[in-house]
Amino acid sequence: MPAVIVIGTQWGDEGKGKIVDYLAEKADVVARSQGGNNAGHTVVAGGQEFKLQLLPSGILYKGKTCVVGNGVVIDPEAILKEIKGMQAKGIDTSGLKVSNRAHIIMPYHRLLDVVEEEYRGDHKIGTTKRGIGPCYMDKYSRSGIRMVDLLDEAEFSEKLERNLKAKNHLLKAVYGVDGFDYESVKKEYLAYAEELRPYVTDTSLILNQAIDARQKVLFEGAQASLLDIDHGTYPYVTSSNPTAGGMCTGSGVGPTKISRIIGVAKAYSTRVGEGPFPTELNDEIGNTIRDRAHEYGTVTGRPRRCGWLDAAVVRYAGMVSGINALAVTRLDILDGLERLKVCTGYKYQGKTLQEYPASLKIMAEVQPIYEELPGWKEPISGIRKYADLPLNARRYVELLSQASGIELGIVSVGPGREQTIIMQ
Ligand code: 2SA
Ligand code: GDP
Ligand code: MG
Repeated sequence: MPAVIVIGTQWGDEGKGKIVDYLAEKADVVARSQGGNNAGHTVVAGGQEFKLQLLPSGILYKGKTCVVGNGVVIDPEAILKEIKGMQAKGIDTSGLKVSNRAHIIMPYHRLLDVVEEEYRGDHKIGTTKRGIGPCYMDKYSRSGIRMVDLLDEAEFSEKLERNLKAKNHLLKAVYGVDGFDYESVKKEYLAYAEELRPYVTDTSLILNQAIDARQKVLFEGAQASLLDIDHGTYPYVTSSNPTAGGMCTGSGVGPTKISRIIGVAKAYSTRVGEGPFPTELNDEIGNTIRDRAHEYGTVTGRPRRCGWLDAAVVRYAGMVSGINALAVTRLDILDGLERLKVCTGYKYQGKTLQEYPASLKIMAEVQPIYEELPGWKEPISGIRKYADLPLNARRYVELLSQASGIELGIVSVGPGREQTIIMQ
């Protein structure tokens, strides 16, 4: 399995970090390809909890090459803080490689993320306010500043001057807030440049050479399929492509080199931020799941909305990314619930929908079609073999597999590395 993609099948926080960390033991290279420090991937290793934002989860193993690819948007202050935080915990970061083509998050991106959200009024997206959207906007409008530009003082100074002129005007004229001082931003960012320089390189080259040399490469998706700018519940999405294709463009590795695509599916649904969520539970069961699973944003601390498992969402994610196998996580959270519901499709105006609707107006009106199953009483977090899971737990994950049309690969019953069941 030389090149494996791991992506989220729902709205994020499925436990991608845990699954990537588990698989990373056998990998040589782990790469991030999109998003930025809006991501929060929690990994429990050696009894210690790590919250990763920009660094790939493979960083926790010694001797792995960890790539932050061209599709990632990098806040230099945030990545340096994360690198230093890891080093303070005794983690070796010498294998880190940062793409020279990755775009840089600037202070005006962070401020624009805040004021644009305010301006949206009742139509807020619920962003993480890390400047992700505004940075991707500049990338696509071709005015962005890349890592390679940041490392070239003359180039950076010229681009910063041009950008600041436009952004300061926008901030003042449209949003009524003060912009930024050229000299102080320049000084701050040129200092970051020197600290980042040793890590910056052509990461597409590194990844392709590794794959060609039959090394094992893992691509770690951030956010998830339903937050994809093209395939998600637009506009309540992030500004990148967290689907399988995005892992290719965001790393400079062609699709013919990918051998397997794993979709991570949490055993129930959560969503943080605004947007449609047909199986949302605004009741005691939803609160129980949130409290028991501590479903709060890793980056922002926001309470995550909780709901029943939506297999229609997972099926759709499987289609747009060509997912080969599911890693079902957090099954243990459902221990002891009397009855469980799984959404297998939607009804709209009395008819069963055959495909995932693009229209948010339709999404707002759909009724989930549920299959109800009995739960299981016994705690499962100590179980290590699929056959030892309670029958009702197996029925539950098998219903997800059957309704989504994707085979089961992994079942996770706890945050630890050892709490992972591999399907034979
Ligand atoms: P943004 O900041 O522009 O990417 O926000 C746009 C939407 O994408 C959602 N989004 C996320 N959803 C789940 N988890 C994410 N990471 C953090 C976590 C989130 C947090 O691990 O908990 O701490 O709040 C993540 N990042 C972006 C976001 O909620 C918007 O709906
Ligand atoms: P990610 O963004 O997809 O990496 O997910 P997050 O780290 O934001 O949230 C997932 C949370 O679930 C983390 O706190 C993980 O430690 C935890 N987790 C992952 N798998 C399991 C599992 O099987 N059971 C339990 N109880 N927790 C898990
Ligand atoms: Mg997360």
